[in-house]
Amino acid sequence: MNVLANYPPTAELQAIDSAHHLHPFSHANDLAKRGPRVITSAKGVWLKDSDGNEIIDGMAGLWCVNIGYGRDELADAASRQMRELPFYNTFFKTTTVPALMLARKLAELAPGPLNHVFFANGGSDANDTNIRIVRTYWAEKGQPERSVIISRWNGYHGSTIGGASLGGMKAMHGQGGLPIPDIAFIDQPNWWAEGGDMTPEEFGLERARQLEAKIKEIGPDRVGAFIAEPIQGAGGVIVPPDSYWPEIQRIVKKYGILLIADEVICGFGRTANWFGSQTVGIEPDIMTIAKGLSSGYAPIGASIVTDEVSEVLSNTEFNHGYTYSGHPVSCAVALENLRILEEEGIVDRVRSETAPYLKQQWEALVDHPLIGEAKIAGMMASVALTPNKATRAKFDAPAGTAGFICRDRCFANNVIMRSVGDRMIISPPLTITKDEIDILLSRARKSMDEAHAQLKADGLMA
Ligand code: PXG
Repeated sequence: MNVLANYPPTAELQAIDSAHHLHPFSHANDLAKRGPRVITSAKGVWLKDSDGNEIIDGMAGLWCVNIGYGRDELADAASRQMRELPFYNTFFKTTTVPALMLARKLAELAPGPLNHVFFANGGSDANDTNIRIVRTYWAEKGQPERSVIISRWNGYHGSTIGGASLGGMKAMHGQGGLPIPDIAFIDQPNWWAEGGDMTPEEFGLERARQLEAKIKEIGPDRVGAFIAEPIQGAGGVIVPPDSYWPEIQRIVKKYGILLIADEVICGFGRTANWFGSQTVGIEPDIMTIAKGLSSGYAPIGASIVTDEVSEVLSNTEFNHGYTYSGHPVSCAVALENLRILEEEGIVDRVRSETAPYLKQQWEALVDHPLIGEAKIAGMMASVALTPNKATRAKFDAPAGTAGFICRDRCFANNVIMRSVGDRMIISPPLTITKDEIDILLSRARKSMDEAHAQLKADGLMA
């Protein structure tokens, strides 16, 4: 019997889940008390759960369903490819048509000399690949001591040992003895939380110059690369001051270190350009991509490297790869996703119509008594919750208390928004319409009103 064809009611599904399914980034006993929401189907920007509720998805799944749910073309592409060739490897002097076609398409879309693609299963393992690429690159250039990669506190680069080591999430480092050796950190350009009395522009420069100070501290002959998200996603949609990225670009050029742009969230239209690097004006040597590459319809990630990096790597056997590197079904799905993004002009429409519309409404949220700053870049946005916007005060409660209250109200109002500490964030499908933006914002506002009332009742704000 096909257990998916005729499944039991919600309570029973939740009991099975609690008994057998371990969830990512979850406290299992807490989750079991209320039981997870069971999502059963989706169309466009709308999710349906096992109780029949219709929920507007302000997070595009997990920052990935860029073209929206329910596109038959992708299902057909997967089905066709599974029938034709469900799997073959790319290890031993073989290739497949979907893998080579996707590599060429990515070379065409990625800016400048980023023309060579190494496939992974998602963003985390693509970043593991990047660690191997950087260290192999410098070894091949006769400078194997350049093994240090500098990253940023509160950056997110995945959950494998390598990805979590590159990431600057202290809670992740705290479990399992991370980071691995030769990863160093500088502070993030989060003006709202850490800017003190500086203007945003002064602060952006100060944070960028920490990179130069760190390179000098470690020794320029020891540093191989700097990795960062053009705009931090999981860290709370932190849009850096305009002064930040030009200074970073100057510093990496001056010391000849490789720049890795982690585009897992920013890529494929999220910031209203094809890549976040174009939005912030940088020229990376390596890009990490995943998520929007297939709009989440099939797992796939990749590293894209420049002609120069590829040339150096090509002098040796690169002892690295995954069974599913260049998986033909994922590549076929990604190709179809990119065709739709391009042919339907989705990125252009975001840039000219829907992102400006969302920006206008999102920035108006600063009028709300609970909201301090509202930041947005294309279709990713955040607000800071605060008891006092004039002083940029934190709540007199553990970080995340207010965020959780607000997220729970969103949940109850059938809108998916994430909380990161005491920031609320959105990252909707790029296909969201103006009418749907109105619904998203009105539900968000209602949830913020309710959270505000509760925070006042709890004595956490005046
Ligand atoms: N880099 C970045 C910038 C990411 O956002 C990864 C790498 C890892 O990708 P994979 O495909 O291995 O998960 C990510 C993933 C959240 C959240 O709660 C964000 C991510 C993953 C899970 C949760 O915001 N980003």
